[in-house]
Amino acid sequence: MEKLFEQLAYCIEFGKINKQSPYPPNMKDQEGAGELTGQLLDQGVSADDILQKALIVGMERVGVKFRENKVFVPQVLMSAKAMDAAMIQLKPHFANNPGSQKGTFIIGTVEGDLHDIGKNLVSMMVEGNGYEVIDLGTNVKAEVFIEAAEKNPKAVIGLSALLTTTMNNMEKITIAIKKHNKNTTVCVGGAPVNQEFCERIGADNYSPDPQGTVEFLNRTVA
Ligand code: B1M
Repeated sequence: MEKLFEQLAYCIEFGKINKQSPYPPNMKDQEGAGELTGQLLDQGVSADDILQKALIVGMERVGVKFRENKVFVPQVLMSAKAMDAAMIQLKPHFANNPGSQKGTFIIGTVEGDLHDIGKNLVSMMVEGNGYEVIDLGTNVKAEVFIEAAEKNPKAVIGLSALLTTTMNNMEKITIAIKKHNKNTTVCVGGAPVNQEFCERIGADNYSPDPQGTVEFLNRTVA
């Protein structure tokens, strides 16, 4: 099992989507993230283990190399595509019974920020825990969050940011949402965000991971 986890982490690190994918050239005709995720699921491994022990491990390695200028945007994009091929298979395993929804969660990556892998994970896990999720995508402006909140007055809003620069937009968006309706609950998260920042911008909850957001929703909404 450990060998399969490592192979999958390697596929994420080097952006090997599936067997058909010609990239990277030295892995031509080898199985990719799609096939290996399927094999792990077939062997009864939990979606959470696949996520923690392979997918996030691979993505962290890419992150380190990206920071050190050892890989560049195109390679990282291939890793993101490989991650998508795996996550699409995990989604049904996080999914819950529709019709028994505990509440509504609106999520988006803030204006200026195109990172969506973490946001998609939060979305998937919140949905899997019994909430309706309205995913506004990436690069989302304050007006779009406010419009969605107007249509879903009881919804909690989740903001994700991965860049230190777009954290400023997270602040701007939180202030705009609260100015529009001070009772709207705003949750924040993403690699550069922390509890202190959350408190400073007037958001209601910070969580370093999807599970923390689920637990907050269960405490306050369900
Ligand atoms: Co970007 N990027 N990137 N990138 N990228 C980072 C974030 C960076 C840390 C890399 C580095 O230098 N080491 C760095 C930011 C530095 C900084 O701001 N201090 C960086 C940079 C600089 C950039 C560009 C500016 C590069 C450039 O163009 N020169 C550019 C910006 C584009 C833009 O957004 N405008 C850019 C572009 C890209 C790609 C498009 C190539 C690609 C994104 C593809 C995609 O998302 N579809 C990409 C990627 C993949 C990364 C890294 C390598 C991985 C991010 C990721 O998906 N992690 C990243 C380095 C790193 O993080 N190690 C990096 C895995 C994911 C599961 O984790 O998103 O943190 P994360 O989500 C976690 C938690 O944070 C939490 O739950 C998730 C699961 O645990 N969470 C929440 C997230 N949102 C939450 C919300 C919540 C609660 C929890 O409540 C609402």
